[in-house]
Amino acid sequence: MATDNRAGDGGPDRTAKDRQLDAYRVDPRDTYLTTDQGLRVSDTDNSLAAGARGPTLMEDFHFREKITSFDHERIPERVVHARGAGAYGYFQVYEPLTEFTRADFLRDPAARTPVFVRFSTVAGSRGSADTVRDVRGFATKFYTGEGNFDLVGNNMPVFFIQDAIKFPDFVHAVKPEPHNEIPQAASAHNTLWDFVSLQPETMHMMMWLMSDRALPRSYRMMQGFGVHTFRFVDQNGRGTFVKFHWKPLLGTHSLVWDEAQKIAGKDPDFNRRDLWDSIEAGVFPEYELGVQLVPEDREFAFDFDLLDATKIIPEELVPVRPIGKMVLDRNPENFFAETEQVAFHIGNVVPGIDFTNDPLLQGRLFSYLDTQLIRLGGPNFAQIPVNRPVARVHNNQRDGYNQRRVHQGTTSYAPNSLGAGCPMVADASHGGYVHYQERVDGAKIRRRSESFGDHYSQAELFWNSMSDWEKEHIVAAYRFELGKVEHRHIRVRVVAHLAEVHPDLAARVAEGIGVEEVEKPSRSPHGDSSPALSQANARRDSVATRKVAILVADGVDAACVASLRETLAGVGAIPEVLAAWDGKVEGAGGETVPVDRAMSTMASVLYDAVVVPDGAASTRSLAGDGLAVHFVAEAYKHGKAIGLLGSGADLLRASRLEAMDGAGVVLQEGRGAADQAFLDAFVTALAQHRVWSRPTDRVPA
Ligand code: HDE
Repeated sequence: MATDNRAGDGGPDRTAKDRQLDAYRVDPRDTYLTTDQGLRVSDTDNSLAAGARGPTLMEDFHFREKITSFDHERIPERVVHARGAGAYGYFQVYEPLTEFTRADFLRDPAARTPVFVRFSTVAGSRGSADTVRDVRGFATKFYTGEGNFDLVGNNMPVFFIQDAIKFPDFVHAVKPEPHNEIPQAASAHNTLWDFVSLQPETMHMMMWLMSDRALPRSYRMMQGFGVHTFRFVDQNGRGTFVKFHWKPLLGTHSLVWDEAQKIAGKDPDFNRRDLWDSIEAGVFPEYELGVQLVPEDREFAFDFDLLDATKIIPEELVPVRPIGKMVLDRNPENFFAETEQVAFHIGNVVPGIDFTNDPLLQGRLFSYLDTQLIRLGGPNFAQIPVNRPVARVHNNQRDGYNQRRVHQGTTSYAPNSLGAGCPMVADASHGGYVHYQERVDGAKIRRRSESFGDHYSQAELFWNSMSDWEKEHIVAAYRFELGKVEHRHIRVRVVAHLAEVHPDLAARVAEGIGVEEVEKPSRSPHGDSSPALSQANARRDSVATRKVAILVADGVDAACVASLRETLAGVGAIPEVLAAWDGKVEGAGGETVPVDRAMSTMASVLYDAVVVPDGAASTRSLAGDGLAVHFVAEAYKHGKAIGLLGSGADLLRASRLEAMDGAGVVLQEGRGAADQAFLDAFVTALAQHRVWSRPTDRVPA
């Protein structure tokens, strides 16, 4: 370009429209639109044509490049875990773990290892809703000085199957049915339950899937598990079995099913938005990494097999030892470049972390690299910024699609003398990865180990460990899912398995789905429980980032609204004022009360609690507004804290809740601003997450 136009706002190649748009540009001098070849473009709104009404010309290289690029924007979505949300952060170990592992990043408490985490659902397509009933992926890439370590886990500690060869069968069964591609992102359909009813090793995982674990309130309030038994290896080559656990510092909390279904329509991005917003607000999600360690000589000390991914090690048998903390403090710049192109691989390990013979883990070691080759277009995806290790990379791998490195020299082979023997291999003392030396000696067979044969004991352990409300939710989930199964014989087969898990569970489910005959089970319940499995014991009474709706109309007590806003924000919650319209309402004394959102754009399911401030005229309007009445009734139905001040209490009558159980409904009789007693009681109710004792099925919402 002959003229560099950096200095001014005018110049021969700038149009009036350019100047008009300058107001929106960060730096109008430096942001010319160019082709991929760097050529400045003078018009991107009209294709080059032969006359104003004539045909488009082939020589319009800008048009062709723009459209071609657009045509190729999509890459194949992940075959599972297609929908995800990612964030960057760091991990820091509490104390050196030298006794168990030589992994560098687990030995230096002063070091912060950068991480990228991708949370995901499993079954749905990339555009499906966040809050469906599903397992959640929890995949972490640690960019360590010794290379990338990927902990590719889920939010449930077990899996559906024991051998990776069953994975295509399972995934085909749970995905939308092939003839009509229905249903999207849902397990409640014939083929999944057909498979499950014939594959009893799924039973334990199905208990988790039917539990509230499948409906996380937030990725920030969700546990993570490595699932398989891995191996730590120390400096001397000694191995220790290890299971990985992530525990969220905000506690583990879930939505209720009715709410989750409604959110899927009101805000399909609910979990993704929540993660993004909290990081933008500087309230960083935090998780503690814990390990269960089992010395190698205790490999056979349990009544289940450590290599069986359908089993947990109950925390009461082997406690989870906290070893470090992860903080997610940065959102990606670009969803596609980072969250979509990130490539996890369970085989990305560092010295000190190794595998076991878990047949599910072994199969995954093949699958992840294989899937990235097709998804990311060839073998060079580790060069994509989000996948690039911080450790230096030198090898003799060459060429291929999307090669970005300009390799130098004449050698790409080893051994060589022309390249001074480089790159050279490293032994363990120089950071080289040396595989754990496990003795393997066996006949080639296709047979599952008999030690993998018990499919019911731990499913029962899970059931026994649930609180009453968790059991209720599990029964309701089975009834819902099986209620969508059209083939009666499949329902009967599933109930027969549930009877093996626990007769009470089977009876309660059968009653709701029209199965009258429950087969007599072949085993009797052992009665054991593991309290650590219940979400009732995984609370961390915090109100940080809990969203509270304050419903107002003209005539509201402005001081009351102000006091609520201030105190709730002060304890880390997020108050939002909602009215019939956006903008503002007029307070009882003529004050301007700002409104954050119109009620019609939101819903109670998008909040953790609701408050109705004092103000006679305001309450009257709200009581006559169907949306407001429904808002309060629905919040009640979903067990949320409800605060009512002064005349606000009239909303109870309007919402037909007057005669219902008052647990979690906080009242202030006095007029005006919220007093300390009210605020304390409300914050306490909010911190409990939900009130489970309410008779929610009687609420018409
Ligand atoms: Fe995966 N899994 N998986 N999986 N998995 C994939 O890899 C696979 C399993 C998990 O956010 C795929 O890049 C097989 C267990 C997560 O990018 C694929 C088996 C656990 C993610 C694949 C399993 C997981 C994946 C699809 C049976 C928990 C998303 C796209 C042996 C411990 C990672 C991709 C992300 C993704 C294969 C079972 C977790 C096809 C064969 C068990 C979190 O390679």
